[in-house]
Amino acid sequence: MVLFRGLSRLSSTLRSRTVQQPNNLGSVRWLQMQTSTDLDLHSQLKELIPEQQERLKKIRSDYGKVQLGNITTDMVIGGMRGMVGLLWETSLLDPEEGIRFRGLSIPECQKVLPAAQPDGEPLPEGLLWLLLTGKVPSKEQVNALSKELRDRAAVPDYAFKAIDALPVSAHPMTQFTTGVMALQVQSEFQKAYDQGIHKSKYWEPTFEDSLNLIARLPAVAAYVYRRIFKDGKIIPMDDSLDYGANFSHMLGFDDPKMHELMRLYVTIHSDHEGGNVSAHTGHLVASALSDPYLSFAAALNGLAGPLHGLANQEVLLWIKSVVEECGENISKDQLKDYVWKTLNSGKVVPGFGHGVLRKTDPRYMCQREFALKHLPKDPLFQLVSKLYDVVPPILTELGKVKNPWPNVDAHSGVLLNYYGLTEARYYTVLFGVSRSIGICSQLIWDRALGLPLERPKSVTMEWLENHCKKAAAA
Ligand code: CMX
Repeated sequence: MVLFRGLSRLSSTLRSRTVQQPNNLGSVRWLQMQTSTDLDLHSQLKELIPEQQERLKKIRSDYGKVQLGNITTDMVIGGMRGMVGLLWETSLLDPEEGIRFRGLSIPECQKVLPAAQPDGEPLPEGLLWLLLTGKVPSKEQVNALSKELRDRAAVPDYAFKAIDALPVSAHPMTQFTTGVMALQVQSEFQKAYDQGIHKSKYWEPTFEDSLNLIARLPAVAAYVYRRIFKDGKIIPMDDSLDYGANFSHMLGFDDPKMHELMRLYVTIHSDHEGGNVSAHTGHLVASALSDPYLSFAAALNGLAGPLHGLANQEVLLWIKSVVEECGENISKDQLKDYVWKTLNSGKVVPGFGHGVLRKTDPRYMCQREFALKHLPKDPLFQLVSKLYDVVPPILTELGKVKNPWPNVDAHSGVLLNYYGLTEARYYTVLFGVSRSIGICSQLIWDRALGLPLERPKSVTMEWLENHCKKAAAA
């Protein structure tokens, strides 16, 4: 690894090239720019960190007292909705247009990030590079990162044994998180901290842990899948494959279209700014200087909740229950009745609504486009399309739902199901592997920027009542 970095540094030169880059305002422009051809992500980051540290220092000294909005009692009681309270560099979520990764929308990422084949889906390694550096990588840089991740991918045997200690009936997310906790034994951050590393260097072992973690997750996740649903035999990584394709391969799926789906899946599930439960949890836990493994395992436990990442499991199970009860050729009227039945039994319609988005999730749209291209006649896809017509008016009629439109989880299951990954209980694990890319990228920047311990103030109902009465009297 060190040798690889040394060699790539030696061979690095500067050349002029035209690349599409997001600017600071989040829009995209074409630039003629000087860019390093260094293929090593670590040295690229090392170059970038000092200027971003200066930038943050200046924001604090120039604008430290600028107000970003008023905190209301509603916000405190209502899950902090709309409260600006976190710094998250890798992505930004607009309620109307959806996620932008370092300024690039999903369609823009599909256009500019390197793919495995012409007009193919983006390689997740390219997105990792973009999230970490803010720059669109070249194909060579992405290939180098693919190789680096493969070089880091070996999983210690005790991680599999830790999973084996659980009953096979344990939920796949429980088994997956157990595997992640076992990987923590090899944390470079923890070792460096124990040895007294200076805080200015925290980002370096965080980077090592993060890349090791991202590299090793597919093998752990695939083990969980094969242990629960297949013969339990490990399928070794294929050195000729990229990250997404290798993950699909280790799960046991080698259809090239499934490889493409996995590349798209991992890319779009990677990051969704900082306030969602999994990202926020990872960031919060890491703010105590817990290493990336501890922080990411905590994040996974949040992802495993049905209002967050588990919704993808819930959607497919719900769709299958619709088919079981009414058949595949269900009419829109029957579907409406089924949706009302779900709501009247005190449940949410999984895959619809969002804490921030107020339009159809672009992650839903790009999966719909994938389906229109590759599986337009699939009955479950057609059912998902019908739900797009039927559910939003009903949720709107309820009068309380702020966003009646489908989110990412409304679509992912039917695509996976089509290519043979039919076990819905496993789906959140795929989300988890993907989320490591966003969460770990930000954790590296958390440590590089020296972000402090997170510690918001909490209050009691009595405090709120007294405060509000005093405010009203004044
Ligand atoms: N079905 C039924 N009711 C819904 C609903 C849905 N899909 N979405 C929102 N509501 C309800 C809420 O439960 C809430 O009801 P109460 O006031 O009775 O508690 C009311 O509408 C207002 O909620 P909101 O402000 O519109 O939404 P929130 O920010 O509170 O919650 C979310 C967002 C995603 C939890 C919610 O829309 C939901 O439960 N959706 C279904 C689960 C889902 O798909 N989650 C995945 C989200 C994406 C992800 O993180 O992976």
